[in-house]
Amino acid sequence: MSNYHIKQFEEYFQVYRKSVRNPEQFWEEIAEEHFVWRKKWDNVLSWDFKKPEVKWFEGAKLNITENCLDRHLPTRGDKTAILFEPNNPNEDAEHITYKQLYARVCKFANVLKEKGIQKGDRVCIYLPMIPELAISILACARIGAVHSVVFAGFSATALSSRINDCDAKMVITSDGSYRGPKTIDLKGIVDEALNDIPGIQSVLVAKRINSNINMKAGRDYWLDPLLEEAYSDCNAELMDAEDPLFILYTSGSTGKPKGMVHSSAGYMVYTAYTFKNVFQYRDNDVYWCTADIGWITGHSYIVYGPLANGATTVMFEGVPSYPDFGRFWDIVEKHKVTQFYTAPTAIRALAKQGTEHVEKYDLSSLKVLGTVGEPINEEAWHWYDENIGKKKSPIVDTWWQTETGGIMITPIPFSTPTKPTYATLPFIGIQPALMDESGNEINGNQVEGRLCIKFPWPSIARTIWGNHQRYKDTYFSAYDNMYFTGDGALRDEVGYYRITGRVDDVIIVSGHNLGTAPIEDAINEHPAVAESAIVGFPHDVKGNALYGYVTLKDSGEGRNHDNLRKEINQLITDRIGPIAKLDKIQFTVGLPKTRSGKIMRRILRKIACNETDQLGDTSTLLNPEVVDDIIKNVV
Ligand code: 7RM
Repeated sequence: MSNYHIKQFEEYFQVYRKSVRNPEQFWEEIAEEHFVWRKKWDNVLSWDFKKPEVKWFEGAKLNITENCLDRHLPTRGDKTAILFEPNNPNEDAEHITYKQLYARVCKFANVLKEKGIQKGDRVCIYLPMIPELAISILACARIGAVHSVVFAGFSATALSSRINDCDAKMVITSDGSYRGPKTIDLKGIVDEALNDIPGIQSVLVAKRINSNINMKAGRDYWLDPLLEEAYSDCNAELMDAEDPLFILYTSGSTGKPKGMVHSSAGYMVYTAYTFKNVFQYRDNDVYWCTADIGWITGHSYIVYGPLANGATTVMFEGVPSYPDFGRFWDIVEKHKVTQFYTAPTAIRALAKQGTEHVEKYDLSSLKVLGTVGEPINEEAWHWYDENIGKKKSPIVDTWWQTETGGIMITPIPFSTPTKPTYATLPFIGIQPALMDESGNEINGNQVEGRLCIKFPWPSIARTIWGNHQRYKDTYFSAYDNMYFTGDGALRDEVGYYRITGRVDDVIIVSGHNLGTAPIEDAINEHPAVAESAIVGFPHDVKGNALYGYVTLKDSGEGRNHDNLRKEINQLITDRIGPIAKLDKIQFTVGLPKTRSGKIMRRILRKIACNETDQLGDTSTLLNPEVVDDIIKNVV
């Protein structure tokens, strides 16, 4: 028997050792016993990080949708696959069973084919969090088209550059979307994006808000009538293990976004296996990841990972603040959610509102809590643990990236003892290394360095679409024979990892390497502080000095800023040492964030360094308006 479901800490170590001693044998067993293949592989793994090139399960033939749909029909056809919770809490939730999902995916796949989409073609999906988003993804996979989902909060410019980069033939969108009390004119954004892309052959439009939109004859088609006509069976295209499954864009620190390309077989095996273990999913559980499917978290842990395990996965259309800040907990109670996976930024936003919104709801169904996307600060961790998990649900702080496809460093709940702010241990098969600046691996414990991965895992992105050289330069050139993550990390006395932030966030003050996360942690401990971000700016003596941007709870009304500054620096001195004290502290209305909730320290750094002419494009930010405010009030 392979070790598909790990239930104990001892077992974790055993399986981990097995997976690194003989990775090929290990992954072969997992692949063999838990997935359906039309043809088995000829070779489990071939790799060369110098080229770089990685291939898993070469020669195998499969279709991921047969693993996510067809194979579940006999055993759980009437089980809910997707539980759709609409933006408006008064609108009924929709339970889509595996049988229904199968039929809807097949119909959609037939529509794609009818509109001329073939295996290998790229299809851009620009949809809100409605069932059609998951269905269109699976429909592409069904016929071997490469989906490229663009988060529906992105602008027309961001959308058109992605459509252009991957040379998509078709766009799938909706008339509009709901976002809390607002509606958004999605189709209008698509029209604007397509102004300079005549190459797009068709635009399929799902009806969501019933708005009056412009339909361009010969290009734009309403989905519903097409779906009605389509057959509800569609043969799954036979895919090679290494055929691309999707492209997903991720922004780099410089230059245009990188279209990360993920494979079919390796991606499937790794996301399914991590899903099962990291969330300890059991048959009657209701799993909810609050991410948008426009991010890798949604691809891997709303769609593919859960469905490959025959799970029930919740898809939430709305926002945490609508109709009020109790919405998440309302949904947990209503659907008896057992696993809840969200981002630190959401936890901080909810914690800021106090506990009254939490206390109204029965959260006793929860078994496992997860976080992803950013380092979780100590305060937020404890708030989550105490108020949501009632100290009974383990928190899995999962570190991974768009590029890694699946979770890489994480506790296994009920097995790995958790430790606040630590992602803890590498997942099965993952071989991390900490590197110093001269390219040497740092061995032993209680050390800090740059996080690399020494050996390929099945879901590593295979290339950057159209730019293999950039893939090599970005990930495989910093260190010899290693995948470089771009993150800094420390390893504690027992070997647990703590991610300290992007390496470009590491600030060297008087020769001391300081990660942003621990300092922000100390600041956030202050009872008046909601959130903070620190960056470096040039200093005559120290080389760099620290600049802190601090958002206060309740906008800090009636607070004396000078006293607050002293108290914050005292906290830092107590927790880290005087070396980490801030030279400047600015109180801000908010912090600039990406749409997926990551603080954009790059922008804050430019402001602190007085380089506001070099801010670059801020239009894709969640809250571009705070940038002007911060510039105005610089200290
Ligand atoms: C899944 C995702 C990747 C970057 C990554 C880190 C940061 C993600 C954690 C984290 C600390 C975590 N993909 N990051 N998870 N930092 N602890 N648990 O977020 O491509 O959008 O971002 O996010 O810096 O390199 S991503």
